[in-house]
Amino acid sequence: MSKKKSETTLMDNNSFTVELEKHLRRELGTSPKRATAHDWWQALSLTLRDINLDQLQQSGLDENQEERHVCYLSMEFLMGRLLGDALMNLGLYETAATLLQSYGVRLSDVLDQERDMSLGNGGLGRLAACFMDSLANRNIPATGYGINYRYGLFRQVFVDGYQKEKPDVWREFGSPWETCRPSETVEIGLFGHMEMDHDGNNRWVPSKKLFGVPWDITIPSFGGQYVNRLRLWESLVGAYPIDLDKYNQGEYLEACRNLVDGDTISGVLYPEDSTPQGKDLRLIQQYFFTACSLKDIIRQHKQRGLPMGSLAKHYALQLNDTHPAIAIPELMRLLMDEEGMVWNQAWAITQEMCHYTNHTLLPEALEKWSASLLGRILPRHLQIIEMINYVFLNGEAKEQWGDNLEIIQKVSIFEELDNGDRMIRMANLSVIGSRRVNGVAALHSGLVKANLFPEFDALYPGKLVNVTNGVTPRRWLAHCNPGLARLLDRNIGTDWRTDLDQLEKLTPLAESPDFLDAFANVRFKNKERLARLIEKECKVTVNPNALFDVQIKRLHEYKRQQLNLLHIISLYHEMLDNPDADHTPRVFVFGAKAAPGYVLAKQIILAINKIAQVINNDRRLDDRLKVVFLPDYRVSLAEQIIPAADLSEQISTAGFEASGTGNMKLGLNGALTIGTLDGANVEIAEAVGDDNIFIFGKTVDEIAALQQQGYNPYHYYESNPVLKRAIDSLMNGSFCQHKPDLLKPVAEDLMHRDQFMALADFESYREAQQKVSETFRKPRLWWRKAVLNTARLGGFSSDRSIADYAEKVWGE
Ligand code: 26V
Repeated sequence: MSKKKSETTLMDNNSFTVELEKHLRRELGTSPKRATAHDWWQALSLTLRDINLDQLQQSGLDENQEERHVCYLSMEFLMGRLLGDALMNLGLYETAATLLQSYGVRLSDVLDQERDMSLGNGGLGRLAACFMDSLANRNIPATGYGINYRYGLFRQVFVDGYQKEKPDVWREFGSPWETCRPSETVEIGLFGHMEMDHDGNNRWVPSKKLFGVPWDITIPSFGGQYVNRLRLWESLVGAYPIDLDKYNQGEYLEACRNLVDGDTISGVLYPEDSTPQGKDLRLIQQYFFTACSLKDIIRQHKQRGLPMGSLAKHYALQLNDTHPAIAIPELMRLLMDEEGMVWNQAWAITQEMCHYTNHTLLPEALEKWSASLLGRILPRHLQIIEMINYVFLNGEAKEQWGDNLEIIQKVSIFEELDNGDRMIRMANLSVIGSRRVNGVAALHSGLVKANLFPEFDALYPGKLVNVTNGVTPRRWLAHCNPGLARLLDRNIGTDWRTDLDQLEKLTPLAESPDFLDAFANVRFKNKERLARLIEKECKVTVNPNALFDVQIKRLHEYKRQQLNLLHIISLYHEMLDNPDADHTPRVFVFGAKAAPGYVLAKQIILAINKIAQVINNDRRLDDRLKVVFLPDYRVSLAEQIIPAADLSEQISTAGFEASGTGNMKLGLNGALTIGTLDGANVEIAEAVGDDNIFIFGKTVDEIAALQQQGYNPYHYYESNPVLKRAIDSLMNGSFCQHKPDLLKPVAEDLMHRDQFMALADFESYREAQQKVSETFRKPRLWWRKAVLNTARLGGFSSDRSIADYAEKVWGE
């Protein structure tokens, strides 16, 4: 077996083979001759995990006492599959492929055994995963803290066009990547009441105890020299899970009923990503993982023999949205009630340690918890939050705004409800309790300052900053697009994997016909591969020479899959009207999950599926138009779609998509973007240049103006015959003859409500799409633009984002 020169590994081939076979025999009770693909997957994963664990000992965790350790607190980590990425990072990909081949096993079949680790909903969770990768690559000592959900995001299947949810049993018999650390188990309290002790101090007496057991996953850098870890907490009932009195009286069930069911806390990931349900269990999940993580941090700090007063010097907490915002009062509680600090000292440390990232401006996605609910579960925390608010309102706020009641009410952590209850605004708490607050793209951060927190921006100049999102080039280029990676290696060297600005070197090659051909060739191969997957999953045959037009992201009205759909219908009509015209063949590819309770989103999925069925079976189109909705969109599916995409749909209503990261992944792989001036699209357009992107639609200001003057979608419907015909065809049952009313709800919403103004952007979108079609017919022109997209998007590496965080957020 020969090892390729390009691979530098931490382990030579012989030891690798020995270790692998040991795992096969010992852990799996099999042998290389008898092993199934799944056995190989497990043994390979265990072998790589061991290499990482050895390396972890030598990395930042124990060594760099001086460097500030970053603790990334996130309810979600959307990791996807780990084996392929790890093989690449450790330089063992070719070695493993060759070894398996000698047993007649294909590495790709082995990689396909892995269930995605879908412990997240979408952008926010995937960003956390990319950031873990980049923290390791920047050699920043860091721990990701989250929840070891038993069930990740639901699996999606389509039944007669409808989305149905199935449980995601991703680690029924454990995962080879996770190492349990029972000795580092922590205990936390819940519920109960407050008591006064003999010194007159308030004391929380929780009535429930819960254990958090840590499960660790190693996160290696490229090359594997530096390793960080992801620590996910699993909940376990307390030491006395059963009320023994009742138990002994024979009331077995009753004995268990009163207890918090420990197992359920980390049981399942909530599948909503915009409308908070205000569920007790979600708040308990938030507190559970945050409190466990803080205990863990303080324990390590003390183990190093460091004084509590220096905690903030050694640790930075990054709050991924407000989900872990309870860290602020929890840290205050730990420092005061357990460590004996006074308010001011505890507050100074808390404010120094916490940093908050905002990921959305959607008002309904801004978390608020009812004070009475929070007070029931966490009575001490409610007191502390009240105190934080009191000190804030009577101090800084009063100084700045005097008795201006309107402003005071706006900046207060509490919102008073008519029914007498109060809601705790987690965003306000987070801003007040943090040293830095950041948005996730330049436009978004501007809106955070101007619209969401203008008062806080005036009060705390410099606290609100921007850090534009990024994606890891290891997974989203090197691993998912090996053909393009090889082409890059041959032409600009191999350093781009850890220094994505190297892609600039491609710029002159955009003028080389040979290079353009080679680039197009890579894409064609990727499209053939995706075509095979589409055939298998959707039973639809697509032509790899057609333009692959891709929209992959959560299903949400503001992301406007419905706008895409209206354009598809209009193309369909156009082709039927002019069958002999020279239409650009297109394949529309969708991937999206809808929150199970989001009725309209599910209707949009149904509409896409129904329309796909009619169009795909219409012989008159001569295969020039196909629509496919790949079920169960997830990280590993994205890895197959992205390298095959010609066009990237980024068509949200301006001002609503905070950043987007799919836009970066697709552009980096050479897809051209059709998009609005929203989120990071704005910066992508600046980077690639106006000639190399298809921008359309109303700007943030135009959308605001339209909203102000009273938006009337019906006006657009009436005055645009193409649009009218498309909507009418949804209304009148053209796409489902046996149930003509089936798609009416989608049509009616568009005509009469259209909250995200799809109709207002329709004409502009259609024009942009026409330009796309024209450009695609001129291959040289198209491929030149595609290459320039790859060449100019190096700035969207998450390595750059992390460098920005280090400088603007965690630094001085
Ligand atoms: C919010 C909520 C609200 C309560 C119910 C559960 C839940 C779960 C997640 C969220 C956060 C949604 C925010 C989010 O995912 N934002 C996305 O963040 C990406 C990374 O910054 C960004 O690229 C996307 O534009 C943004 O939509």
